[in-house]
This record gives sequence, C-alpha cells and structure tokens, in this order.
Amino acid sequence: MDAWIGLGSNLENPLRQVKQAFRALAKLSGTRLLAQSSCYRSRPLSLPGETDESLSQPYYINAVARIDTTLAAEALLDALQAIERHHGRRREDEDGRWRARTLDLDLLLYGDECIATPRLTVPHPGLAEREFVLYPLTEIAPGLRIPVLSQPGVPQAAERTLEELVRACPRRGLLRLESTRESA
Ligand code: ROI
Repeated sequence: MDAWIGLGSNLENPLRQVKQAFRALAKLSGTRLLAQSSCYRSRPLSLPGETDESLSQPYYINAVARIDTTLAAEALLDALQAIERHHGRRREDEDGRWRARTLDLDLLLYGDECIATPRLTVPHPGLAEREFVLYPLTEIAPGLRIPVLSQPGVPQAAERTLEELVRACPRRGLLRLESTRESA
C-alpha cells in the first residue's frame, strides 16, 4: 500500500528529530521509504476555538514522506506511535492536543482509503487546509489526488487535486529549508 506520512516537531532540535524520523520510517518492517520532501519551517497552527497556547510555541519543522508498506493501517499507526515514543513524546502527559511536541507523525493518506475508527481518521482531517502538509506534498507528488472528507467522521469523500488545495491555501510564511531533501 502506498501511504503518506506527515512529520512535525517543534522541540529539542526539530530538524534533527524530523531527519531521524525519516530514518526510522525507512527501517519499519514491511516498509520502504519511497520519497521524502525537504524540511520546512512553519508557524505554529492553532485551531479556532483552541486556547491560543500555540502563540508562545516555537516554530515547527515539517515534512512529508511517501512509503510503500505491507502494514495494515492500524498496524502502521502503532508503528508511527512507537517511533514517536522513541523520540520522547509521552502521550499520557498530553491533556491538551496542541502542546509543543518533540515528534508528531500523522498518517495522512493510506492509498485512497477512507478510514473512520475511534483511533484513526484517514485522510487526516487537517490535510486539506494545512500549508505545512500541502506544500511539501507538492514537492514530491505534484499530481496527487486526495479524497477529502465531506464531514469529519463520515467516511465519504470527494476527490480533490493537490493543486486545487494548494491554490486555496496561504503559505503563512512557510519556508523551505534548502538542502534538506535527501535521496531516500
Ligand atoms: N503547527 C505546525 N506549523 N506544524 C505542525 O506540525 C503542527 N502540529 C500540530 C498543531 C499543534 C496543530 N500545530 C502545528 O499538532
């Protein structure tokens, strides 16, 4: 299965965290790292209604990866969470969702599947609006078509092109860091 992973970090040398995460992805069982984007510096995003704790958060480093995996979606999620834990992120400490984190790995797309289980929503709910996901994706998959959920939790999607989504998405100061794209 072709799957897309979003990587993000804003603590403890984020650039190094993200680069190590690429290496960890490449080592997952039954998985090959097919492509990796450059690393980008992005402004912390908070969602409307969230207490704006993120204003005082440091910038994030974000990137995306394309993998080919034999892992089922939830097994892949387990593997991603194991990598996060290995990087020192402790979920049990996180009562607020928007706290600064050492490493965040999001399953963005799993083939063209739409998944809505208590643990997993795919495509990732923020995918269509997040400049720090869309612009890195454009770099490694300009022709990608993305199923976009019509309603959160409803596994029914309309297909959009990445190009359409990018056109509607301001960069918010997103900065591509030169020379951070390594061959996978
Ligand atoms: N903001 C940015 N820029 N990058 C992220 O990866 C990121 N991840 C998050 C929240 C807190 C929503 N904000 C983010 O989980």
